[in-house]
Amino acid sequence: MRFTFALAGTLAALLTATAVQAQDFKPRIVRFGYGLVDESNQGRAVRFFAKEVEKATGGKMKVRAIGNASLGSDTQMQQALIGGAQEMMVGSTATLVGIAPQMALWDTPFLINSAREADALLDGPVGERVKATLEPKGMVGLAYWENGFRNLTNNKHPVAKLEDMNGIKLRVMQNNVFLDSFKALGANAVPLPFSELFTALETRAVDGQENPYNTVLSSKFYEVQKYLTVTNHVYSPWIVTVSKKWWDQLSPAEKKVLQDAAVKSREFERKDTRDEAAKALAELKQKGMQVNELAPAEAGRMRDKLTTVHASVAVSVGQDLWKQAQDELAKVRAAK
Ligand code: KDG
Repeated sequence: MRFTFALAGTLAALLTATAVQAQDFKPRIVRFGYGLVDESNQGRAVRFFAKEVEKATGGKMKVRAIGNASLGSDTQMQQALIGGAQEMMVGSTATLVGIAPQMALWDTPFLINSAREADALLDGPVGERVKATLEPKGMVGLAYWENGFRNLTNNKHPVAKLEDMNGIKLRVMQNNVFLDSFKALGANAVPLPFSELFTALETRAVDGQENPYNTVLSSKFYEVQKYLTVTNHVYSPWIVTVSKKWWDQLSPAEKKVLQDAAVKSREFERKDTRDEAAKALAELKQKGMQVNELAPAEAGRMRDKLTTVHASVAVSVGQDLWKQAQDELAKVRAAK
């Protein structure tokens, strides 16, 4: 008899919860745009997010994962979110610097030296502080995902020493820190949207580019790039953002579902990205890329050149934020 009552109680609670769920959610279509191909770490994470949202809203909120920059480049999608013409996107923090200058912190060469440091900094008070600068500009940041450590590819010659960078026309993300960094290395830095990169490499409009192994693999850059130099010169995050115009129309329950799904997909995405990165370099070699590591002395010379931009980043993001980031990193490094 007691078992029957207990079962009835559980069933009633479940039905109530479902009933509350249905009441809290309106039928909504969420266009979630991204720039990489569907079969990439970025695409897999967006689809994971979509499933989580549909599960949590009983199918009321449907997320359309739209990749390949079909909704536009990162900067075009950012404007669509601000205008309320698109609900969500994930893209590079580097292309957000024109909207929120403090995002340039994440472009700093050799700021972050490990995944542990990245997660601690991005998911802690510094990451939150930078993310919050988006809201007054019309975008709400939900979570940072991992793009990864960036490495150099080109079609001219292997880059084994600093001087080998001279004269290489190198595509960089549209942001002054990347422009200044690669000019400091002696390259001819050319800012281009990611959506135009493959064609620019294929037509030799540019000689090279820099991106994590995962992107070099999923975007098939190995088809149009011969040389890969392991530099790990900067850790690049992506950030999941929502149109504030649309966000402000949502109920607290709907906002919580999106926030929770963004954090859950962050854990999925980081694991997927790191698992794939561990295998990607071997795959790129199998695809015919000639891979070289820099000798320590040469890596040191490049690092010395690249860290000359640190002072200008500190000015553009603000000395207070710069110091907070350095202090946070010192704490992570001390807590072995
Ligand atoms: O849309 C793809 C971009 O957000 C991201 O991959 C940025 O790393 C990037 C690049 O090189 O543009």
